[in-house]
Amino acid sequence: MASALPVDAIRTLSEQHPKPSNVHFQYGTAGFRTLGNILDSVMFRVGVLAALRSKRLDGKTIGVMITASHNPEQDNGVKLVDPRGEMLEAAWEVHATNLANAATTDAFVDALDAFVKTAKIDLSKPARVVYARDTRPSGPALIAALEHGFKAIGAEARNAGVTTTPVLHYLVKAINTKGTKEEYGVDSEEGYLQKLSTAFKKLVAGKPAIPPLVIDCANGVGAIVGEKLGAHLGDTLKLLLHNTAIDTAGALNHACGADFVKTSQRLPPSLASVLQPGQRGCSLDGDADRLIYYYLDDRGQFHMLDGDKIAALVAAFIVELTKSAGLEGEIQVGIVQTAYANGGSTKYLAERLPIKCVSTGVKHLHHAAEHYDIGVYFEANGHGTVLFSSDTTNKLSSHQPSTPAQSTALNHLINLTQLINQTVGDALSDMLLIEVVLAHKSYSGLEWDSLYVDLPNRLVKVVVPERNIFKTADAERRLTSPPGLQAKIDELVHRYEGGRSFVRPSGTEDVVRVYAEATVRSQADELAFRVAGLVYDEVGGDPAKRPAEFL
Ligand code: 16G
Ligand code: MG
Repeated sequence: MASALPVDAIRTLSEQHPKPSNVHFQYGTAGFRTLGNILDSVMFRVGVLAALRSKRLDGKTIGVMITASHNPEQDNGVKLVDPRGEMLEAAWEVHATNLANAATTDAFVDALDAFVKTAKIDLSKPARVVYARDTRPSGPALIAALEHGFKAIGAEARNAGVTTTPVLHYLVKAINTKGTKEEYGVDSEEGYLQKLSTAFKKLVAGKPAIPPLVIDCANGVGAIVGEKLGAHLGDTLKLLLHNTAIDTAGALNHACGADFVKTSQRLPPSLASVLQPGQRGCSLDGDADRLIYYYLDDRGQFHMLDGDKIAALVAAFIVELTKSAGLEGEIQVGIVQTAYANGGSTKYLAERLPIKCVSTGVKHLHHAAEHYDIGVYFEANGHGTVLFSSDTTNKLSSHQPSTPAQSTALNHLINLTQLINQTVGDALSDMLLIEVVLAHKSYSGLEWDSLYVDLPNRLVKVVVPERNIFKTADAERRLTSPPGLQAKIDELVHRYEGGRSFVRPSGTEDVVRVYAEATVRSQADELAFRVAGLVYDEVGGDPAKRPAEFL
């Protein structure tokens, strides 16, 4: 190796960011995520790690995002973004966890040394990173710790300021493809907004005026980027931004945002006097990478259009366009879902398209979607996007349409590749995509909702002492451990019409999640609670404290 670790600089700065002794950190599905005020040492070390990742990949730019998404305001977190804008390679999650848990500066330096050797990192390579944060109050201090990490190892670091998670992913890809034939776009937030809004305007040109859209920004960073996007869109689509109180303590994700809507299956109370019957509304989460739509019917009844409904709407539209462009049989559109996808949506989609079920977490969905020519992936919680393979992109640019109608459809498809953030799920990009489809189909929320009927469902969490004893198989649809529990669940499920239920350990909280659905609302609830009861008893929960609804 041409050069060595700058051990002195690392030591000196590391001493300013000691690891709290009583905490174990874990790089999970969403990176490191916990209370913001205990993350200082993690940030410093992630700064060093990001630089090493860049060196390992020959100086490609690595992204670092400081956010805790839809979690409460006191939480924060950090995740790394690989050069093509995708999640950090899974093998490095373990290295991140190891480095974060080294007890002292000495232990950290030793762990780094060992890691550099085993991972064969050439330290003479440049290290380049780009980083951003959301609006959380703990953000600035954590950024300072991260910057110390960059400084310690001598990384070339670019601060992208306060922006959404999907913008950071976009930036990483844009920077790494600059000047190549895969150039993804201008590498700035402004470049991102230009790219999306230009494609959107082309896609809705000639369509009837689109009525304004109500957006719940979760009092997070989506409010900032949403406002800039609104300025770019002008009259093409008026964005009515609500829950934009980014400076009000405690407001972030509180009784608003995509996660609130999806979990409580109701309208944020703050929109009660805002959203009119028939009007379209949507909620972003705290870092604007999840999106849930909804509307009120004539009777003022709330209807939710979640990630499954988004997948159905978007996939059907793309299939139609490929047919109209004369590319039927040449480009295969496929769907990726998780076990949380509503049974109604799985049935609807499976009758029309190839479909795959994978484990929870964006990295699993994203990778599975890459196997299709056009892969549509959405989690029910509203995180998802559409991926066009490079073969498909080439096919679209070289295809010779034989009629004007084919040419129009082909152009729409090409513009969609520009509109969609293909690096990761992006609430703002997905929102524009949905607006395009609704405009093309002349759909209101009601018509979109009628594509299929959701089965009533219920999500329950059970607090357990040790969630890792729960092990799953078959894309998390079955438990393999603790032994015997799955058989008991099966026995219960059979007694419910249209019953389905599964149990999995959360990747982000110390709980086990129970999902159940059935043909009738009361049955879905009862099944969920009874399965939760089985889990509770299995882990030796105190019978005296057993929640009453766990029957
Ligand atoms: C994280 C995942 C999300 C998943 C959720 C499940 C990413 C970027 N995010 O937020 O995809 O749905 O975790 O949480 O992968 P759970 O494991 O606690 O149920
Ligand atoms: Mg999020």
